[in-house]
Amino acid sequence: MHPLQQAINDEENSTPLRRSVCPYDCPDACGLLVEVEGGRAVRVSGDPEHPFTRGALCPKMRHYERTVHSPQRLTTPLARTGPKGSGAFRPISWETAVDLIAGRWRRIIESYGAEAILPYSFGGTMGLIQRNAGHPFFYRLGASRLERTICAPAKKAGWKMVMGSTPAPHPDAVVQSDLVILWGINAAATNVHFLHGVREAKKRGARVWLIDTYRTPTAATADEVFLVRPGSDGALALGLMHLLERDGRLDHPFLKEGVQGFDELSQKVLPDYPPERVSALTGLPVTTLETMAAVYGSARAPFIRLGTGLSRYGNGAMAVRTIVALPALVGAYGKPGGGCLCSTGTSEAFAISEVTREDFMTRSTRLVNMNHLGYALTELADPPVQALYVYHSNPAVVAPDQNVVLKGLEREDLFTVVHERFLTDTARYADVVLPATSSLETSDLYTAYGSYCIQRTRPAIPSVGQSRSNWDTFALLAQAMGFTDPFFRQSADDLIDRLLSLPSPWREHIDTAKLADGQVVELAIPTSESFGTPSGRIELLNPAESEPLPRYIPPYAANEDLPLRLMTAPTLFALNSTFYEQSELRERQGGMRLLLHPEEAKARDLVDASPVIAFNSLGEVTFLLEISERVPPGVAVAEGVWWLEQAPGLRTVNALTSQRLTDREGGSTFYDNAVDVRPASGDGL
Ligand SMILES: Nc1nc2c(c(=O)[nH]1)N[C@H]1C(S)=C(S)[C@@H](COP(=O)(O)OP(=O)(O)OC[C@H]3O[C@@H](n4cnc5c(=O)[nH]c(N)nc54)[C@H](O)[C@@H]3O)O[C@H]1N2
Ligand SMILES: Nc1nc2c(c(=O)[nH]1)N[C@H]1C(S)=C(S)[C@@H](COP(=O)(O)OP(=O)(O)OC[C@H]3O[C@@H](n4cnc5c(=O)[nH]c(N)nc54)[C@H](O)[C@@H]3O)O[C@H]1N2
Ligand code: SF4
Ligand SMILES: [Mo]
Repeated sequence: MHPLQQAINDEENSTPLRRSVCPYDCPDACGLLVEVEGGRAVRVSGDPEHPFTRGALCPKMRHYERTVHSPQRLTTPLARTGPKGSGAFRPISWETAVDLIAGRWRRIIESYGAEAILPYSFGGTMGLIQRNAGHPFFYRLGASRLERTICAPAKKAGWKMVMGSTPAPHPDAVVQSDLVILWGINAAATNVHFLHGVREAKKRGARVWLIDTYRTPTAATADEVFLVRPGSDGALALGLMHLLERDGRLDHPFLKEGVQGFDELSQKVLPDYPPERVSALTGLPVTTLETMAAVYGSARAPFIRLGTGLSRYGNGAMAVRTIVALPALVGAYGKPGGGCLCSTGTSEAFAISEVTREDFMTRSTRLVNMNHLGYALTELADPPVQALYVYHSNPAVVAPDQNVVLKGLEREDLFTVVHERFLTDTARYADVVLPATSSLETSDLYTAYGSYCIQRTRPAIPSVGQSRSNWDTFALLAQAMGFTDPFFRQSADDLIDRLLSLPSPWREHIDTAKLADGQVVELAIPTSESFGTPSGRIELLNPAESEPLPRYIPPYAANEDLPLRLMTAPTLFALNSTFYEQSELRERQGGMRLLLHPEEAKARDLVDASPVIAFNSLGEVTFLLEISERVPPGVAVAEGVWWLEQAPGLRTVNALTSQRLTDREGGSTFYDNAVDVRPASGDGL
């Protein structure tokens, strides 16, 4: 028996190890080992038996116990005693909190109907049960429905338009590649464990490219870094296709057998993307484009790992669609180690509808796009939003158009409930705050979107204070609202058992005993002779689309007259607005900074490390300036989503991002914004 297994099994052990999973919105879903002493998590490390994450944790999670047992954890429900946003609250009991909520909701339903209530949730926890715990409740209530589109719907749509339901390649396949392209992904921050495989491929002789808008920390892993103009990747992919065809580097047998519509693409689209035009659009020299096409076209098995950033543009779905089409031209989808990995969709592994219970909805209720929260709280009528229930999300800082979101949250007539682990910026605007458990205190079932691993967890420690999980909180609210369906009386474990009892081809061969024991197991990707599209081929031409062929669409910000394009990028030391509770991690970020090229700083008389104000028509945000050669001229980079109380000014980065949506699926457009910058001196700072 492995010594770890021994330790976990050893009940006499004074510091038992418990298995768990990192609950955060990260593709890796690391396996955790938690050391527990006297009911407290004292240390957290990576599970060496996890086949994808292999015992390594990113810097954010090395002290998860500091989050779990943070002195700032909310431990009782709270009722507001001061103005919204001030953070003045008094502790109340759960009973009082639930009475307050149910009473107010009943009155709102009487006057305006249940659609005046809007749930808002996203990615604080990724477990299938806790993440989706509110769905059955709000369907049953008849509340407005939230379209959960803040993250990657345009990316999903882009993949689907070309590949249908074809599963993504296994991440370990990258080891067999001879050309790895990290395309719009800061993997050092957001997909660290994928880099194991990339390094292994490198050892075996592969070249690694990074295609981004600035030199991120991932540049250290790359042999070549290509910096493109923000939002121009679709043009780059079409330009590469043009050159592959011009230079005779196409895989004709593969195109004939496995691909639909290459002739149409070749005749109607590719002639419009000669290297000179693509160079003007992307900022890459013609010679660079030619070399890229030559290397890509002669690689044995080129592998693209595609990030999400480049899908958060007005042209995001089309850009992804175009990039996903590229490997088809060289037959890379038919080669082990080749192709494109967007994300590992595992939605068919579990019957998630058994958790979400859309069938509880008695009539189709209003849909509200979560990227339009500002609009929904300030302008939406028939009925106006009178109550907001936020759980495992922090829209006051993560949602676009912060000024409008905060204006909405300030409304005295809006009844806001926030279920949280911390008094976040959003919680500060609540009328009632409910304390949430951390992942170590609950049961759940995890899938991953960067690997095919799944894992079941059980509580490693008791709930901190009076905190309750999402699932248990909705059970209380269901009771208070008089929902009698036995569904709401199940425990999270009952529901997990139910999910596991329903068969899926993805789980046919897994070791169920291991899974039950909390160990990680891998799903088997069902194999198929053809691609998961209606035609069974890769659809360069997709006749079901209003635009059957790809093309380049300019992003919104290309038409704006402010000179800098704002990158709202991830940082190594936080995950969206999570981890800002840990001061050591904040310090490692070195403050809320804006990165600018020396020329841009000089042109504006900006001094390194001094406060500067980035502005556009939506708002103004104060940052500390970092002058850096890592950023090309014309680009400004703001990493991280800081809490308002930690900002050098009154607002954080999303006061500069708009509520505009992607070309498909209503996605967010965080990266598609223009700003200018001026010194903060003279502004009374
Ligand atoms: N450390 C850390 N890890 C995270 C997160 C985090 O905030 N911090 N967030 C988590 C979440 S919710 C998600 S969705 C994932 C996201 O993971 P990623 O896909 O890595 O991150 P994105 O924010 O989508 O953007 C990645 C990169 O896209 C680049 N980019 C922006 N515009 C363009 C463009 O036009 N072209 C190209 N080629 N590149 C562009 C950005 O500069 C950035 O480096 O990561 C998850 N993991
Ligand atoms: N500028 C900018 N804005 C962005 C991004 C960016 O890169 N830049 N990224 C965007 C992306 S990709 C995403 S996905 C969104 C993410 O936005 P969110 O989903 O709002 O993610 P977080 O900021 O991590 O906030 C999650 C909150 O959930 C709480 N929480 C954790 N576990 C639980 C639980 O079990 N129960 C409850 N009730 N609460 C819990 C945490 O304390 C935390 O405050 O942000 C988006 N916004
Ligand atoms: S944030 Fe990602 S890399 Fe870090 S521990 Fe969690 S799953 Fe692993
Ligand atoms: Mo995300």
